[in-house]
Amino acid sequence: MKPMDYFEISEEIQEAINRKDNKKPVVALESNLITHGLPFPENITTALNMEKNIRDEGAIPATIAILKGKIKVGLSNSEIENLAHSKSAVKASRRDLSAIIFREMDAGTTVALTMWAAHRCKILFFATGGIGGVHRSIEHPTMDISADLTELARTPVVVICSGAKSILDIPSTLEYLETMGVPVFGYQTNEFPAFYSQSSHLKVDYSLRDVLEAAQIINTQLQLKLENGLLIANPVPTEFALGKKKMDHWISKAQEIADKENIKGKQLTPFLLNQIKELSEGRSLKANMELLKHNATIAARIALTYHKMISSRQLKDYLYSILNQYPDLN
Ligand code: PSU
Ligand code: MN
Repeated sequence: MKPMDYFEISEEIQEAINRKDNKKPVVALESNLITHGLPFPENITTALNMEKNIRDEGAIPATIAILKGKIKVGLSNSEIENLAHSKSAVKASRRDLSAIIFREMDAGTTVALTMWAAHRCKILFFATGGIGGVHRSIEHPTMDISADLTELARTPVVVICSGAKSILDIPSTLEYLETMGVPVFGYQTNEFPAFYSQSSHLKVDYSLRDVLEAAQIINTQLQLKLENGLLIANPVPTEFALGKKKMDHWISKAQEIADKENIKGKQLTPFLLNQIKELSEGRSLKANMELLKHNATIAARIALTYHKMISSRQLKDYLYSILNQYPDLN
């Protein structure tokens, strides 16, 4: 089998990627937020709303998941619904891929694995809520550093998110990204957002004025053939933002419970998210849903601006040259 034999790309997405006029950019979406990030039924409505927002801007959404051991790029509405109902779907990051494929399982893909899959399909843009990061630890360092960060260091995909939740150690997360050479941009802000809150009170490297400046910097990065990803942090819309103090309180509580119950590894992020939802009596959920939709819109706008700026041949040149390490893909 060749690498791409493990993929099933929808016709619409394949057609958009192959277009000579470069008019239909594709925006990838992760599915771990459907299986493990949001409760039912909000996971369905949010996934569908994100797709709709991308279409409304004139781009094509590509929700990525693993279904019966196939890497599906572009899910139908009923596939999204089935995944949202599924009790057996697991959380899949890069290291889970081969086992899940071999065992023909269903899985929601994390930021790391979605980036990997998107890049293999020559998709450059990806919208999500929050990235994983360095987890907090009360006593000794746990070495729990999300594979999302290392993927950003080695896969050239532009990730549009609302920063990272303060369930994480945000200063250490930013330090780690710096070490790994990942540029972190604030979209019309100088501060790195903290997911439910507009700011973590930590500065970003650069603030992007608008979609045009974002597209130009992305273009420069690709022309340089840098192989890492870019992170664009777009704060939750003001009207849905929650106060940082209140959030920090709920987050510390959730972390305490996790420590007490000895929750570790890949269970930790979903566990904390669920605890926070309960502690905040669902108030965090609205902010979560709204920032996801907004990120989808901004990602589509940046993608369209970028695609207008460069020809399809140029785009292929950049992406294919990075993919040259995998001759089977070309
Ligand atoms: N952060 C959130 N919500 C999420 C996640 C992270 O605010 O749903 C999910 C994403 O799919 C991310 C994953 O890629 O958790 C990171 O998990 P881990 O920390 O186990 O790498
Ligand atoms: Mn982890």
